[in-house]
This record gives sequence, structure tokens and C-alpha cells, in this order.
Amino acid sequence: FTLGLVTTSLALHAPSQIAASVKKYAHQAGYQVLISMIDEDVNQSIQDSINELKSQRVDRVIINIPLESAEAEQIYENNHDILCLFLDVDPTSTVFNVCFNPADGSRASVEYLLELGHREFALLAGPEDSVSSRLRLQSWQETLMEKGLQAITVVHGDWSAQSGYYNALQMLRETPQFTAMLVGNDQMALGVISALHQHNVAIPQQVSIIGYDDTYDSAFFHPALTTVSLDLDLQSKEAVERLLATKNDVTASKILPAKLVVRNSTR
Ligand code: IPT
Repeated sequence: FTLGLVTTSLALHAPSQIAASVKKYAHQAGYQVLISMIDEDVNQSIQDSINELKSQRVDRVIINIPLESAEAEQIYENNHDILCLFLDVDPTSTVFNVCFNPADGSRASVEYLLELGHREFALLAGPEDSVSSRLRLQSWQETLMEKGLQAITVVHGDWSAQSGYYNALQMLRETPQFTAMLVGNDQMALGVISALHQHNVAIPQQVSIIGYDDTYDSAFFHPALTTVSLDLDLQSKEAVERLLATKNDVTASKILPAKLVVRNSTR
């Protein structure tokens, strides 16, 4: 038995952790995993990947590509001969999915920083064309707005440490008055930490930083990163179980919680 995984770049920590866990749980269930990696979220190449997997007699596929609800529904419509489960869509979309609540952890991180007394916020979101990135940003902004606050700057990176580094340098040049930064993922936070260290900005004494993901490395950043923890292993487990348990297209989606983990990058 073979299960398919169509995934975004495995150079990113979260998708590579997901791929490792999908493989682990599929193996436990007696399934092999065929992985097809896509770099750009172009609809056509996702279909190419799916076709490739179909030609290898795969009939159940996990799709970890950031997709708008309409795009995911289109993929579902075009592939009635296989069962697709999506990992990176809006959890309220109608397609079969196992996704994280994009609001709970984002909200908790803003509230935590507000409790610590922060008022000057810089927001470093992920790419604009990623639905999870947009929903995280939206929750940060809504939570600030409820307190009558607004971020002093909002910029977008591409999830990489390098983009975190360069965006942080830009913020230091243009809007250096921030005392707290919310970052869309831990890899970008790693780059931010590096830029701040270089400019002798002390973390957390001068600037607090909260990341997002809590991948395996995040506790070993310097300082150890306060972040929103996504249980990617659990997401993979739920996805494999639900995909394999499904009979006659009776699909049960699931929303997983995300929670703030406080370490040493905030005060
Ligand atoms: C999401 C990660 O949070 C982010 O860091 C980045 O790796 C992105 O994936 C890549 O698409 S996790 C996803 C299951 C929402």
C-alpha cells in the first residue's frame, strides 16, 4: 500500500518535520510514502504531482501546499478518483483537512506581550500568498486593535531565516522604536535574532521576540525562543489516520490547537 505526499519545499523546517512524521505513521499502518515536492504553488504543477502519484497507483494523498479554499476545492473537484487531505488551507474550508487553529496561538502571543507592558509592536509575517501566514497576521492585528493599538510596522518575509534577517535590518533602520516583534515562523525569527545580535540589540532586554511553529531547533536558539507551538507530529498522525480510516469518502476534518510556549526571548 502506498500513500502520497505532495509537499512544499522541504528546505523549510515545518514541512520537513511533517514529511518525517507522515512517513513514520504511514509505516506503522503498513503503508509506504511517495513524496512529490513542489517549489512554487502553481496549480498546474500540483496536478502534475497528483497525476504522477496516481500513475504509481496511489489513491490517497496528503497535500501540504498553502492553498486558497477555491484552489483546494478545484483540486478536489478534478480528482474524484483519489482522496485528498489538505494540511495548509483555511480550516473552515469545505475540503477534507487537518489544520491548526490560526487564531488561538497568535492571540495568546499578543496578549502575553501586552501583559508584559509592550505597546510598540513590529510584525514580520510570512508570505502574502500563504493563507496560514495571512490568518496569523490577521489575528495579531485584530488582537492589537481590540486594545486600541496598531503595529508600528508590518512586513512580509518568505519563511526563510535570510528573509527574517534582512527584514529585521530594515526595521532597525526605518522603525527602530519597537520593543516587541511577532514573527510568522521560527526560521525567520532565527534571522531576526542574528540581525539584532549584530546591532547589539539585547533580546529580551531591549526587544522581545515571539516566533511560530516550535520546530525541534527552536528551544536551542540563543536566547531560547518563545513561540507558538504547532504539534506537527500530531497533525501528521491525525492526517494519516483520518486518510486511511476513511471509507466511501466519509471525511472528517479536524482543527488542532496551537499554544504559546514561553522561553527566554520575551520579557
Ligand atoms: C507552515 C509553517 O508554520 C511555516 O513556518 C512554513 O514552514 C510553512 O508551513 C511552509 O508552507 S506549517 C503549515 C502546516 C501551515
